[in-house]
Amino acid sequence: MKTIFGAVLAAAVILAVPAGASLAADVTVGGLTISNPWARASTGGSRPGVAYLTIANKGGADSLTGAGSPVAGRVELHRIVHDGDRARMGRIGKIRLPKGKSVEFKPGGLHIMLLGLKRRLKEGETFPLTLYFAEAGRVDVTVRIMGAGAMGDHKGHGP
Ligand SMILES: [Cu+2]
Repeated sequence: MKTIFGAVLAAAVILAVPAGASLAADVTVGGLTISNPWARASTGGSRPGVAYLTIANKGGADSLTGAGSPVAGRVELHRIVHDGDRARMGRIGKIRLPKGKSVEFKPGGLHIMLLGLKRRLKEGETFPLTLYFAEAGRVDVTVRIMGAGAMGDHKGHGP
């Protein structure tokens, strides 16, 4: 019994290493590689959170159709639309991922909006985000929380 327990414990320790090490690592599923998922620390109140990442597609054409996370009531895919001098955000149902291309979510462009935050996003912590692809299916990534002012601003992006 002791031996079995020891073996189980050893397996758990071995499993824990890659899980911890993969926090900042890229996630590759088929031809898709999701890299550098990050979010801004939340400033409190009812302001939504925002997350960014890059998706490189070396396989067949696919599209990102949605996302979800236990830290938010609802997760939406958004883009910034320039309307004359004004920039406003718009929700997109799906984002096409052409074969051989990279799609970058970044401040001032495509972003993942975390509405109805259930907990504060604290700098230095991480949270899980699930991406839903038309072809690749469901892919889980770990988002690293950066400073509240990291790389630009997200003003005007209310729910
Ligand atoms: Cu937005």
